[in-house]
Amino acid sequence: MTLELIVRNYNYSSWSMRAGVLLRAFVPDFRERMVHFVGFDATSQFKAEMREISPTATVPALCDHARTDSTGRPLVVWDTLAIVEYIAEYCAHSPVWPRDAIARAQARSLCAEMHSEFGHLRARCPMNIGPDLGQQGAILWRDHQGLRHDVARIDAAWCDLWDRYKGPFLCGDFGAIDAYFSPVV
Ligand SMILES: N[C@@H](CCC(=O)N[C@@H](CS)C(=O)NCC(=O)O)C(=O)O
Repeated sequence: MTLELIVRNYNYSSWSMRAGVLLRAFVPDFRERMVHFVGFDATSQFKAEMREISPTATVPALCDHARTDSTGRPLVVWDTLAIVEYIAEYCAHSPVWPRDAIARAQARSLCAEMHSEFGHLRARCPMNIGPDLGQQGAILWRDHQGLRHDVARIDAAWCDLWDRYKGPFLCGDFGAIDAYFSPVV
């Protein structure tokens, strides 16, 4: 297998989780490398290691060891949305995006929205899957109208897709949009 996904611990990295969930579903024999994480500051071991791999020094990064870039190094895809598109081409016969054009447009729109919007949710609820944070969540919910607004928007989008496609996943079969919202769940 030529694909290697470089990630941080999925418990704490929503972007890593999105790419990891997608590859587990569509490229079961990909390799996974977890970069040791102690902090994001410029001098951290994490940033030093990631700078060797990706121009943005962020996770996830996808290396395709079967292809090289103009410097002769393995091809790197360094943004989650670009990784989704790369996997969609790599698995051209699997429905990473829905086959139906309308569903595909909706799935792409929502993934893009997750990429660029929901600032309150992202700022108030950073990824931490392990502990039960119900009490902290209740306080955030009470105090932050913007957070309630973001969650209401996601709820409305999911309900709309559920009404249209009747599940079992957001646009029918499992695809990129489900991987994209897996950390939100
Ligand atoms: N737009 C990027 C965001 C990736 C991102 O922010 N990853 C975080 C971990 S979840 C990271 O590596 N941050 C390191 C930093 O900001 O220095 C993507 O979609 O992949």
